Amino acid sequence: MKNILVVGSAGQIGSELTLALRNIYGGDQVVAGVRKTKPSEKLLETGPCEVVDALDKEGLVSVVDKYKVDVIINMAAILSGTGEKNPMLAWDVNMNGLINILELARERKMKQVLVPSSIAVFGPTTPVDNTPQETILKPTTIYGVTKVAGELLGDYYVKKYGMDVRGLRYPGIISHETLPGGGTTDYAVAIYYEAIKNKKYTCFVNEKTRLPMMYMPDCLKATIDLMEADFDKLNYHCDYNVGAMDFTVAEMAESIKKHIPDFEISYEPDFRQDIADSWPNSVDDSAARKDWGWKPDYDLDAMTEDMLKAIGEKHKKGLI
Ligand code: AKB
Repeated sequence: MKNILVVGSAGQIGSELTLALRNIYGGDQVVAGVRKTKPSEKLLETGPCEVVDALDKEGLVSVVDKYKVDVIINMAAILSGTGEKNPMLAWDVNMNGLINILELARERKMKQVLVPSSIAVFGPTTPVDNTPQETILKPTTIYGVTKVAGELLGDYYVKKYGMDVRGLRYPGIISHETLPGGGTTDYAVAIYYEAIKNKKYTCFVNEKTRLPMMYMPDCLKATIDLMEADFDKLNYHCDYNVGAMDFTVAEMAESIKKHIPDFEISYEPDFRQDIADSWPNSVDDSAARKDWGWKPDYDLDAMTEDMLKAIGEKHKKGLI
């Protein structure tokens, strides 16, 4: 039996991961930790929900002790776009929040910590195609700097204290339940909403921008499969590359046009273009495939069909 706390449960990944974990382990076994964002009805109805701030160690301790938490997942982070606007905030939340969680897990001898990383660990000097598992990590964003440090810190806790700390390098995650906030890859979600609402979208990166992406069902599968993998089979700990698909914005628009022929796209690149240009086109995830059987299910067209259907239904109901 596991007692899991998801810190950052109201966010894009946290909101769906909490529900997926409750389906597997039972509602009472998974505490949703939220800070400022109002949790959805689904989160409130399906299990415990507590106000948790990764920067408030005492608050964390009381929730961990109240629910006898022995697995902690840290989904609280300031993403790349917001990070460039406020680097000190990104450092504070991403590093001090993480060290609070790792220390608490060490003090309470927890069974497992999940520390997500990102393709943001890579930078302009990293090989851009099929980026290897082990390669140059010289990011040019503060978010990337904190993610490299987070991977190293997690690995340090594994080696120094014999703890079970794991993490994956998420590509851009695309979903229709909870909007992402402050990331560079947010355009890949916004494009679907705008296609349904207005049949047009102005993208903040140019048409040739190609990035690794993943649909939420694959993101949940990757996260849960890594959590459940046999620790002894892991050749890495906090830094698994996970790929699913990669495409340019122009290719996304073409995929949408198969369903909405009069969809129009235009481009007004802003500061996030430089961030996107510093990240890989695609990643080599053979280590994840070999060590814990990673295999994605969705490609661009399958995801587009699903996204447009789900967002179309929300639109019909007047929810967006
Ligand atoms: C971002 O764009 O900052 C995130 C990420 C790739 O980690 N979605």
